Amino acid sequence: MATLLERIVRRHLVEGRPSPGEEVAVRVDQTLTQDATGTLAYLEFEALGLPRVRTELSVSYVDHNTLQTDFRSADDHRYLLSVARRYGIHFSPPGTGICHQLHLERFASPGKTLLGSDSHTPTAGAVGCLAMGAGGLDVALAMAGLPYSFTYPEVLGIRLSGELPDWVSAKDLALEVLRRLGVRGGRGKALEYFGAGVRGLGVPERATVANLGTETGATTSLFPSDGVTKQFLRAQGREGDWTPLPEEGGYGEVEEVELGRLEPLVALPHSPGNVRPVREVEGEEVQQVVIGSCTNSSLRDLKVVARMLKGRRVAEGVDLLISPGSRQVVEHLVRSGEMRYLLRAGARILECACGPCIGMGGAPPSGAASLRTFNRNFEGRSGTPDARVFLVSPEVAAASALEGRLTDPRGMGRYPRVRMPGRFLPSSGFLPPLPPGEAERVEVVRGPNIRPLPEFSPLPHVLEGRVLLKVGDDVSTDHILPAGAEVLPLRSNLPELAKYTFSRLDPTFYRRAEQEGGGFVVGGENYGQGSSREHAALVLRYLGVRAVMAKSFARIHLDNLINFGILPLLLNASQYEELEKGEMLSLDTAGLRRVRVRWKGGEMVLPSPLSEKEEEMVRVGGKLPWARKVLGR
Ligand code: MIC
Ligand code: SF4
Repeated sequence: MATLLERIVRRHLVEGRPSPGEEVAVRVDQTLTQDATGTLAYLEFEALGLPRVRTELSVSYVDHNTLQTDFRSADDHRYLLSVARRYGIHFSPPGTGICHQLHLERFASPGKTLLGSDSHTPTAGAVGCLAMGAGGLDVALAMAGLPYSFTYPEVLGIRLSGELPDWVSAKDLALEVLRRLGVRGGRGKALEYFGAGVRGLGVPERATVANLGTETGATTSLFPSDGVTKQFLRAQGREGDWTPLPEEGGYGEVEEVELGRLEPLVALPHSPGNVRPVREVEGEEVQQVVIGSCTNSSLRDLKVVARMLKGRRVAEGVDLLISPGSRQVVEHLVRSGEMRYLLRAGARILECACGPCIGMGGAPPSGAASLRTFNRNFEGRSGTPDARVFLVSPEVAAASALEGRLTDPRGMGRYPRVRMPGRFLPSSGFLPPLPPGEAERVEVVRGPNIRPLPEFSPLPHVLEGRVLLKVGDDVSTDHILPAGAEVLPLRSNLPELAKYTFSRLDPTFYRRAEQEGGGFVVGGENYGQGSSREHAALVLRYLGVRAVMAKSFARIHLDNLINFGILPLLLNASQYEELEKGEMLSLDTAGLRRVRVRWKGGEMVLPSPLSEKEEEMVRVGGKLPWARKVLGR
């Protein structure tokens, strides 16, 4: 009896033992990148000097940074296109759709391993693919054919029984899991869904659930591959990609969810873990409703919304925005006539992209309540500092858009049951990789906004500096380095990007870090939750920060710190209390597992969560210099 995770890991195992807490290295079959993390990932891949990717399949999506307010993002896209042509990578141009939705439609397959430079890569777990999010550098190394190392998680089995009631959908199940686990409860775990209730969930529904698992801090989420999976892949014209991957058990712990007892839920501002039943908070006036993102932009979701809006109009004063997940979704909505219901109801149809989810347009008015079918509602992420963002299902979103206030959809009459196509229209827009001979002749195009990677010098023997900033628990990478329309175009321009470091928490941070020539950051629990953006580590390194001390770290961000040669150190509660902003510290880096820190209060010894290999990486200045050695370049 083995979990899905164990079976897939064993088939890809390069090093280690699949036992909770142990480091394992697996072969990576597929990689994905998106543009906001991709430019850096490909600069890193290029720095390895290989002629072509060494994976079965690598895809470069452009979906985040599509506003193109000036040349910068357009230059990024051109760079990404040329890199894809040059190195044997599939390319999905802007407007094709959101990476996770597209990957599911076109490439995700049961039993495969997928590494993506985006934290919601586990969405592909909907079809039994072991998919994990990672920093761009880890994805670059996977493209170079190196195995991916991670801490083998505990498997939490989530047994689903019964069926979802009318007006309650997969988002509510996902929010229920978040309600139980919170934004830290999934750390060190993989979430595996099993039981009779799984059969009633289609692949798009499973994708919503797997997608939101990221917000619990889980390493990945997995569904078995069954008849429903087969039917979905067949409808996508990919029956050949199907293999069975049935549940067998073998879980460390089990959570029980009776689907029939679920009700519409909402995550209140400003955390995805702040979940309550809609009926308890019903009535709040809303100024904006946004439907889309990699969580809820599938054909299934938009069909339900279209049926709910048919023949009606959104309430006065409500701005309804919809970003469909892919061109395929749009084509079906057009063909079925459902697109008209959306338009006639007053919806603004946006491009098939991340859009408002990453603050690329669609910022709500001042102080507004904005209902979104997304996965993150961190303060300020919407682009409006004082907006309050609520995370809901498409059903709650549509009902609330019609009523003008947060509404439990169960009072909306008959539930629109939708039928999915037996055969999907092919997803259009992709460019397949060029054959090697042709690819080698392609020239990589770099605009003035694509700046070279910095040098990564080894760790000095003594680190001296001040505590530049002390932050509380659950600080996200959106706090460390915001995204949005102003900052995202700078993702491949480190000197400019660095100016926004911690800008939302302390606008003086950049200036102080620059004046001091570096220093340290002190964090609470779950430091670095959320996005996989390695830039949130890289900007600190660029500013001379070589150590971050926190009570605990989020998985991907911890890897990103290590990848860029920043020493992560663990603090206990009293040490956290003692270390104040402005404190001068001296760190002796003779040993990196236990580091001696001298300060005015005396001396303390701080442990680091580094493995032997990671210790070596931090010492030589990061994973890039380390990997060049490994690859003999
Ligand atoms: C996000 O949802 O925060 C992002 C933007 O997709 C990030 C990646 C990024 O910062 O580019 C993620 O989730 O990893
Ligand atoms: Fe894009 Fe939002 Fe999904 Fe991130 S969470 S990949 S920004 S849609």
